[in-house]
Amino acid sequence: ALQGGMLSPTESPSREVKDVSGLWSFRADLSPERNRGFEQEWYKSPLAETGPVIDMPVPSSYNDITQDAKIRDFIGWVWYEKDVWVPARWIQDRGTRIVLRVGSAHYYSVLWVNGVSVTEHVGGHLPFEADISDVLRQTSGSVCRITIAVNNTLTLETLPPGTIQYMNDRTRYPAGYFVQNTNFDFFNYAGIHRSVLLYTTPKAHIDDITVETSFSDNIGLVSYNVSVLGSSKPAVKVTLSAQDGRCVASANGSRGVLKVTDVNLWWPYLMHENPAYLYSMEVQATAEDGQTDVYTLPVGIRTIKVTSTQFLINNKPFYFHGVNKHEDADIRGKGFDWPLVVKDFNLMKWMGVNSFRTSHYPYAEEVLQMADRHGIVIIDECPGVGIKDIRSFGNVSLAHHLTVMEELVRRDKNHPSVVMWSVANEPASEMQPAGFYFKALVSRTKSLDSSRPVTYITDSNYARDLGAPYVDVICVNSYFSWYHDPGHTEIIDLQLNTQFDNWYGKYQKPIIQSEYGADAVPGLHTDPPMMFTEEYQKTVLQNYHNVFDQKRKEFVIGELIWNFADFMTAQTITRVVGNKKGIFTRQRQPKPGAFLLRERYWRIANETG
Ligand code: BDP
Repeated sequence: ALQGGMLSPTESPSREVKDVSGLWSFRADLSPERNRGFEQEWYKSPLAETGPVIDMPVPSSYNDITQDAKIRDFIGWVWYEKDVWVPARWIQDRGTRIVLRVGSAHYYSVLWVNGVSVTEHVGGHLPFEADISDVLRQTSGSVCRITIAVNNTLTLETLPPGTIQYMNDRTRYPAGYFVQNTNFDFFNYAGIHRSVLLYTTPKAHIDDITVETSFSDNIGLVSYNVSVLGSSKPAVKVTLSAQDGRCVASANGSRGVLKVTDVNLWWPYLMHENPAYLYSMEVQATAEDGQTDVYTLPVGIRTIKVTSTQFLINNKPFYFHGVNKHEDADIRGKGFDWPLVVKDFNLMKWMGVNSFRTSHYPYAEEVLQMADRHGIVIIDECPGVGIKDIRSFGNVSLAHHLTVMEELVRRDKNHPSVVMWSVANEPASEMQPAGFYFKALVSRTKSLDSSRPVTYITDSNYARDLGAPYVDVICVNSYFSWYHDPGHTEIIDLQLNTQFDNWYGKYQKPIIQSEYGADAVPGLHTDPPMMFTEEYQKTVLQNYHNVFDQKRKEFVIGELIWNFADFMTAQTITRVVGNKKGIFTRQRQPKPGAFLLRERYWRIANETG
């Protein structure tokens, strides 16, 4: 069970943050059983004393950093270590709580401080943390040796699931040979993917804040709930300020409703001349001993509603014209990188993208914060990709999936940019247990957050999909003239029309084309177009767009191209150094498809505006 909140660490008069990312020592456990590190207790002494170490940047995937294919393709435990200095005043002031937080590490992590185990975490895309105040005060002085062991093995019960296959034919494979199989194509990058932080709070501290917003006429309503730990009777004060610093509402008490007159709503950009308006909510909690903890949360006031044909933001129809992304780039893999994040936002705004899906896992919090500030709308997806094996619909898998949704909602619930949860991508939703599984998942997600619609992305047959009855919006992926009828773009019109009419006819729910696209190897050209050329990608897009334009007047509420940029995949015979369905290359240079979408998205924005 989850305990406590997951507020994004920020500084305030009562809180300090120390980023301990940078160069760490690293070793992959290459022993046949992959278990030498635990047997020899590598966490007990400096890592360099138990064997050779190499430099490893954090945050980054480790896979593409070295010239060693064994490290690129490594499956099992890797060990990271760094010595950091903790300010003496943190240690001396017993009223200071010191927390160690990892933004994400893929997939399973164990954390030690000065040789003492402080926490473990299952799941590769969400933050975890540990209160290390006592450990630091009990162990040596101010030096703090952080050791993190990370294992990227995927099993039927992880999210995403995978299987380890042992190759037992001794005439073809050496003893102990195994491979990692998955049901998704992106490369299973691993390591510490987001920042590692030390931060402080007072002992009695604000543990979590939840806001839900609405409005009526020109009055904005912010209902808030603050939980404080370490004090039985904290005095809580909440102040909401406008962008010019003016206080617009305040209240006392750990829960309540703030009323904002002449409210500035949070609007997606392109939809309003003053988009992405963020208030700032300062929460102060004062404990019995007089110590005050301060936390400031950006708050966007907006509403979301879904009808049988529309997606409404602030009661106005919203059409998703956007992209699917990946956290993926040269060298750093899935490691967080500010230049990449800012470049991607600039490209999205250049193109007139008003929305994206965090395919196929939760992205870094900094990405959501950017989207809040820029007015770009997000479908927030959990790592439930590739649930294809019937054994991954079992109780253990479902329990973990529910936990991941809890962690995701807990982290992302306050972002105005997040307008819908996606609980999975392309599961085998026609398998018998899928009905129970998705009913449970969707209803749990709704009980965690009643303010947002819930969906999952399907590529199964409309007549046999067992989860669709439970979602608010139908999200469909299809690859006509690519995986089906390769080369035949002339069939798109008929097949896509049929797809939409079938789904709408059965469910009367609005539909998003959540993926469509074609690979284009940059520099390959033919006319008439052939698969894998830039011209073919463009033709597929145009054929899809013709149908979208007919259906968007009815019940189609969005289109998300697969994919924003080329990305790395496992090596297979269908991938030429990665998936090339990007409209940008992996280096973020446009293919012709990007110019086509740019024209289209700006035209739609001007029409729907
Ligand atoms: C879809 C998946 C996506 C893949 C894409 C493709 O949802 O993750 O990358 O196909 O094959 O089925 O390009």
